[in-house]
Amino acid sequence: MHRTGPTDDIDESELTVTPPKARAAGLRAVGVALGRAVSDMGVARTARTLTRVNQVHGFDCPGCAWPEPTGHRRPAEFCENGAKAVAEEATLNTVGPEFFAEHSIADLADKSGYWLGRQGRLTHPMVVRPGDTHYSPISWESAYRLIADQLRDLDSPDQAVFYTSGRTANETAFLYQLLVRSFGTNNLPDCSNMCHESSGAALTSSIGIGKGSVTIDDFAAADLILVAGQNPGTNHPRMLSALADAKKAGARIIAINPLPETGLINFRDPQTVRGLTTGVDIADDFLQIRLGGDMALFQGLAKLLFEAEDRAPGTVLDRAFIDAHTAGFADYERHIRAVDLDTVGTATGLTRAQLEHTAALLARSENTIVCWAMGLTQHKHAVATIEEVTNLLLSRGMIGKPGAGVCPVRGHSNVQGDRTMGIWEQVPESFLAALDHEFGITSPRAHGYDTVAAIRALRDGRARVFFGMGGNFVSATPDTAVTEAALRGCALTVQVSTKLNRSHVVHGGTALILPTLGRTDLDVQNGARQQVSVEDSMSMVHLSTGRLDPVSPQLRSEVAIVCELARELLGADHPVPWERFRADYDRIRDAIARVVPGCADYNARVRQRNGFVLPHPPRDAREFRTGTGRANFAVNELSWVPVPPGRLVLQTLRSHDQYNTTIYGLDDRYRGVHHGRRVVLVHADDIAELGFRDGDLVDLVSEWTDGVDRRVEGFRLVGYATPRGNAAAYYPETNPLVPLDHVAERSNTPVSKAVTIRLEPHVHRHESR
Ligand SMILES: Nc1nc2c(c(=O)[nH]1)N[C@H]1C(S)=C(S)[C@@H](COP(=O)(O)OP(=O)(O)OC[C@H]3O[C@@H](n4cnc5c(=O)[nH]c(N)nc54)[C@H](O)[C@@H]3O)O[C@H]1N2
Ligand SMILES: Nc1nc2c(c(=O)[nH]1)N[C@H]1C(S)=C(S)[C@@H](COP(=O)(O)OP(=O)(O)OC[C@H]3O[C@@H](n4cnc5c(=O)[nH]c(N)nc54)[C@H](O)[C@@H]3O)O[C@H]1N2
Ligand SMILES: [Mo]
Repeated sequence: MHRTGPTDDIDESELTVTPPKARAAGLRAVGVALGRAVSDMGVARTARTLTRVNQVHGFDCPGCAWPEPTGHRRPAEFCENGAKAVAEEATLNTVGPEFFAEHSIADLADKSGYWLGRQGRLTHPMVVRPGDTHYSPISWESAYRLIADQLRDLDSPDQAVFYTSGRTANETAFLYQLLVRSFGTNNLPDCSNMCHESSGAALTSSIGIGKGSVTIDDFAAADLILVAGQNPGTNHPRMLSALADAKKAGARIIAINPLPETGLINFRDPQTVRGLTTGVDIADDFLQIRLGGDMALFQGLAKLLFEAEDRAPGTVLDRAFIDAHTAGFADYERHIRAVDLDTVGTATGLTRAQLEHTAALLARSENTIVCWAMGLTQHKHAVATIEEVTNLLLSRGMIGKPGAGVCPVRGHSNVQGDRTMGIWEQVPESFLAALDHEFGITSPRAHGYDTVAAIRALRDGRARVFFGMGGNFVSATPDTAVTEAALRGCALTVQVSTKLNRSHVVHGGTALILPTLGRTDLDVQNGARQQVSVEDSMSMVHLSTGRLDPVSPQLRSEVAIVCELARELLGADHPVPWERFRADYDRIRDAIARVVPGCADYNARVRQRNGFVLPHPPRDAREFRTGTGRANFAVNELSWVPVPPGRLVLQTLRSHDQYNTTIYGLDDRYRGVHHGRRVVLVHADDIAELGFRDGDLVDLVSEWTDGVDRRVEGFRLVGYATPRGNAAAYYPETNPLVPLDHVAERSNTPVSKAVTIRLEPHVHRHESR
């Protein structure tokens, strides 16, 4: 049995549950945001910080990847959760050598992630060596030497893994992948492997580019917007403003979700004065779908569209577009016509009337956008599901015209940019060739490990060094017990971080913490203020300028850390001008301009008022750079997620008070959960049928083909409006339940949204720790 992870310092006895909130945002949200910011960083720093979030000369909000408006920016171009993200980083609390002298690592390993994060910003490079009980300070130079020695000691560069979290800016990302490839491996897993990898895989094979095809301005031109598998009220609050604007302009909005998420259902825009007082129902229709039912939904809708076309030929399908721009339509049509709508009903839990109503809206729409996030990407059949979304849009010519297209809504603020800059374990040959040509190096060609493959390699001893450029690998990845053992088995783990997290206390034989500047911090190199650049979810690239005084003179920028390590590892005569790059980030951007497609004249264009938008051939010219030279219709055997008898299918999701593994607080205000996180949301009838009562404490035990019982303990049952047979609980507490080998076909993304579990009454056990 696996330990459930430390929670002793969170008093869950205070946990209370109230009815979910009908309304999102509004005055309350602004108040929560400001209160949190002021308590973390004081009034002056708060004012200086929050007024610069997402402004033209300010810094990019580290919260999410939703774009800034291109025209007028409101004075407060951030949201409650963006303010929390900023406060989390701009806090004046610090974690330095005294802290680490006081707390042993064993001590810290018993603290929750919430407690660790609340301690403040890391201030000094720290090390543990074999046998040490505590972290102790180390100089930057010694730290670099230690890493270089360990890396050179490996039998092969492929024994090292270099992870990236999506907060990393373009300049760092570009240099980091250059360092890793100069060293000799493509082992560059990133958080995207657990996030929108399925979107990238599906869109690349369907339309030839793994990015969304709409811009922020398309929202106002759409007449129908589907929001599937996404909780924007919590995770992309500024998207609600765009949806509200679209609605004002006449768009109809359909939410497709197992949960009636607050915000989609009713929203008050805190960014307009009027919005503070009047609410607007964002979603006109709510399709309460079963977990994993979306592929069936989109196939069923497609079938109904074919039938509508039969009734009124020439009015539903866009034959001209299909003929001119697509391949595989005949096979797709044959396959879809054979779809059984009763099966679609079973898979989705939706009625025939709901399907027909939705199909009629689609058939009438002239400009349709489909948005999605983790509810679609983290399933076994995620890639196929997203291909079905694309199929449906293609059949109506809804791509490459204003107001229409595919819109995967990215998570981390620069996760898309990191990929553009080459953070990818299977970057194309053309990128490697350009890199080699620019720098006179020879990049390795063999594909590297993605996140799941990296965990397997670390587990099996095929990899021995782990380097994390940001993120919290141990808590964000699946199968916590397996991953923790894998990291503990490393010879060396290195974490470049802003805040303390569990990946610092579950470590290899030798471990380093390298404290770094965040997005909000002033970055001065050679006496000059430096700026970095990022790419949002809609391929807009722009500058971000931190201005806050760093909490410690010891902090180094991520760029400096990469360049200094590279000098130590690769030697002074390495052909890459690492020192020039560190001293002036414009020089990095000059190199990016020559290597990365679409980035010509990068320094000049990134300085334009709103930055610049990267090329997207389907959006710009209905050009599809696939194997067929056309947009491909995909044919997929229908699959969905049945619920085994006596079991539940669990999705793991975010509360309103967290940023991934960073826990801001213990309230999920919109869902009515207060002072605690160990809850499992289950339909009231299922609670009764399984022999429990609302409020009971249960253990969640996941069942997987390997026969291992993965367990988390002491979760409160909460009756909730989720479909029968489906349950929901928070990530990362439930990551121990997600089997490492349960991954999406073709994207290898962990299946975090469909874990088969059984409930067991919680009996208090005395565990030896
Ligand atoms: N404040 C805040 N902002 C964030 C983050 C954060 O943690 N906090 N994280 C950032 C990151 S990295 C990401 S990737 C995004 C994540 O943004 P989301 O994808 O919104 O995040 P989740 O909480 O995982 O929510 C998944 C949503 O999909 C629904 N869902 C689950 N399974 C299914 C399904 O099978 N079908 C359908 N139709 N719906 C389903 C869930 O009910 C839920 O509403 O947010 C980013 N922004
Ligand atoms: N069960 C389950 N698991 C999931 C998911 C899920 O829905 N369910 N979602 C997945 C998704 S979508 C994602 S994106 C991943 C997230 O995986 P990660 O990106 O690895 O995790 P985060 O929690 O975002 O990382 C937080 C840490 O990043 C560091 N940090 C913050 N800002 C900076 C910075 O500017 N520089 C540096 N160097 N470090 C910084 C801080 O130390 C902080 O503790 O988790 C995935 N895991
Ligand atoms: Mo993500």
